[in-house]
Amino acid sequence: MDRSRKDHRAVARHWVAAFVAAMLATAVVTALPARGAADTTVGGPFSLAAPDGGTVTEATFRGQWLLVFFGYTFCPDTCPMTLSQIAVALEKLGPDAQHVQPIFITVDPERDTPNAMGEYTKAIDKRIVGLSGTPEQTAAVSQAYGVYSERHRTGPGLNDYLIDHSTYIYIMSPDGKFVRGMSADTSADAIAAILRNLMTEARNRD
Ligand SMILES: [Cu+2]
Repeated sequence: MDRSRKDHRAVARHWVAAFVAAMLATAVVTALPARGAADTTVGGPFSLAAPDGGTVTEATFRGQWLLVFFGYTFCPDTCPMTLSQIAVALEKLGPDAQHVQPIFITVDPERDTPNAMGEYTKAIDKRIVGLSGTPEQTAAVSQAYGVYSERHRTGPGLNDYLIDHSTYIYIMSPDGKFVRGMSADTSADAIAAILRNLMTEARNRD
């Protein structure tokens, strides 16, 4: 691990800690975003690398409500902010959070090794699982979810680049079906409320 990555991590961790504290202290009321089109095909089978090096597929998470978010650990803003909101939403859900599995999938597999993803998500919330894979594997899952990403050079060095990426949070049902998307700026309160409603609806159906 080079020094710039360490510095970056330290800054991200500090920022995230401050953000989570602020969010927990503030009740933010936000209108719930509209439900996504029901016939949209999003998701599907995937194979990715877990932080421990093991293989993870969509079947690994069956039975859990999934929050699927794509990004990368060098992201200066949207990714740490969104993952922090998800962490706060888990707090707000209390015991219901045990039925929710957030996963963070990299769009930058060259820099985001499985271990780097694990360290990054652990620093924000241990319940968030960071996933990497080969460039082919991450490209395939990005495509399955309709995720856009594009590199932009920021300097002459090999690692001098940022990645523009789409920032939808996807909710998948316990049987693996796409339920709805949320924009990345959805508040923690709204994320928690949406999940709580979905769980209540599902319980009432059973
Ligand atoms: Cu990002």
